Amino acid sequence: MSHKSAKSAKSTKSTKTAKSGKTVKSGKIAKSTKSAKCNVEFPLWIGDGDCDGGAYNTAACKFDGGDCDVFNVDYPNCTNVEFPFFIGDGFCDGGDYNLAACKFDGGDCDEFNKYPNCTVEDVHKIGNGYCNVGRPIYNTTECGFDGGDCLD
Ligand SMILES: [Ca+2]
Ligand SMILES: [Ca+2]
Ligand SMILES: [Ca+2]
Repeated sequence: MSHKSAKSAKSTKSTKTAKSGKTVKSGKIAKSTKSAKCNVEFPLWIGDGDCDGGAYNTAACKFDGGDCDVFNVDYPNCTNVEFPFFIGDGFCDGGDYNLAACKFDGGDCDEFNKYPNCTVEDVHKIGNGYCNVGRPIYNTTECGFDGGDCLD
């Protein structure tokens, strides 16, 4: 009798089915059988290069599949924002992004923060190089005349 101990020939590769390569990625989710489950709304966001917050940035989801590794080192106390990749994108996002823990949106809000009495909704418009008229609240002394945009 031939003593052939068949090694574990687990032909797991047969899951490719590369005919219509449209929804091949949906099969990726079924892997998490460890203790903690990575339960997110959009699994494809994990590992897409953008650090996504909330449930994505957890140990169960391997900190967004590594997307948040740098962010978590740079901003260990910035935990309230929904989209950490907004921080440092050159666009002042205000709100929870514009906190000391988040280094004031990674410096994005430095221009806006020169005007502590300026309360506008679209904070990124202050000092964006365009005089935002039509909404007079931007062109005020409190807002430095739209961060200087309306001075010329
Ligand atoms: Ca991500
Ligand atoms: Ca930003
Ligand atoms: Ca402006």
